[in-house]
Amino acid sequence: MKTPKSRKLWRIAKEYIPGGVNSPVRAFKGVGGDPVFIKMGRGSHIYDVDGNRYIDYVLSWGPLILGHAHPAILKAIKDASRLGTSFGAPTEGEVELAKMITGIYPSMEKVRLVNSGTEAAMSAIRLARGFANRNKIIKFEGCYHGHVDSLLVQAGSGATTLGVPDSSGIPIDSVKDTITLPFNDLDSVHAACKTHGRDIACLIVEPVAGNMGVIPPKQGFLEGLREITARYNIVLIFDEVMTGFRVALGGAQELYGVKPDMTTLGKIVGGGLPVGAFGGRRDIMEKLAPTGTVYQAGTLSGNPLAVACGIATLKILSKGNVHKRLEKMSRDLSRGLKEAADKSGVKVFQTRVGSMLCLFFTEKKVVDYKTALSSDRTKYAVYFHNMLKRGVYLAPSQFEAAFLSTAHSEDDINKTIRAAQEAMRKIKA
Ligand code: KE4
Repeated sequence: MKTPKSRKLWRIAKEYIPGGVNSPVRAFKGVGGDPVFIKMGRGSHIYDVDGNRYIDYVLSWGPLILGHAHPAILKAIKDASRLGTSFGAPTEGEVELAKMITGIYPSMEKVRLVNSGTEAAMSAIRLARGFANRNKIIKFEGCYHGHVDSLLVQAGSGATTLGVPDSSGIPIDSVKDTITLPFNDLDSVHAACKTHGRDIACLIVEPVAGNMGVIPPKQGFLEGLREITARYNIVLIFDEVMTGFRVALGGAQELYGVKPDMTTLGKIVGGGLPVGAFGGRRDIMEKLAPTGTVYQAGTLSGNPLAVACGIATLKILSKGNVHKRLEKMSRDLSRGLKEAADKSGVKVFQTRVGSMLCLFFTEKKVVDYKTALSSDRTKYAVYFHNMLKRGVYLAPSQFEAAFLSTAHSEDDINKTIRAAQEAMRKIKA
């Protein structure tokens, strides 16, 4: 794989952009080496500036469930852009997208659009605190909800990849009310509520953890969170930025049948353009300005182009059978990757929920942050680079998910499995 143009761009990028990237995890720090610069995407493939082609399992970190440059998405953006790009005033598209979201997520009786998952989480936390008139919040180790001061504590994703579980620049007062507990550990939630229950405004959780690799909830974990938070009048927030529209059309709350008080969305809801959203029970959402006293705002919130892209995406997803197709392909890929590891004697622990999957390079059963951290990052790096040079683009970090799209084909899956068979042999070597 020759990448001279990427290497040249990388040198220049680092002159002008911190670390050469606009989001840390893109810098390949988790796997070493230099990132390739992407020129375009089509369907299940991306092409770098040197013309190399890759089967893409990052899909912009989840949003592109329909693949790159889907014709209906491009048309929606083009049609919308003919009418202008932004008005800072109510538009019909925002009403349509809000109706679609609340129709697919009955727990979201009202919804506010923002521009990212981070903004959705930050706003949801503030709203929960304003509604409950309490300050403390519970989050889980390894769960990532965006770079919100109060939540960037033992966060997953890039924070774990960089080995910086807590970011500098966050005043201690911003995190003194953040209680961080082990994922999948209901006893710790009981204990925390017993001690602080009346002071806890909300509990925020990724219902399927996707930022320390993919870790499904243990049997009864989500149901237990629902029961405990209801008992203490704690607002239960499902961060479905990654799982929303991904693990099922109605997200993890549909898949597991647990109804949160609030939900945050991102990624797929914008179809690849910047959209985040937070919503929930009417009595909570009414506390939000301008009807309530909790302030939240955004110049480009509900942007017409992004909204048009989101509507086009949800229309296709709502036609049905997308998730059934993704399920079969994801299962076949998962099975093939595991067999490739087993055949080479490489010890892995595999997880999958729908079309988000992960191979942990560890012999341990991965159920939380601590066991996820037992993964051998060097082995993952060898796997990553051997897959990359065979034309398979995985997340440049052990602590992320791999995603599939409706554009992925049987042929893509078979090629990926063949590449994995060779890559695993390199690890064993
Ligand atoms: P954004 O602010 O990046 O749109 O969303 C933050 C966020 C919130 N909640 C969950 C469950 C998320 O997964 C994310 C963002 N995910 C990471 C990758 N795991 C985005 C990639 C990046 O940071 O560059």
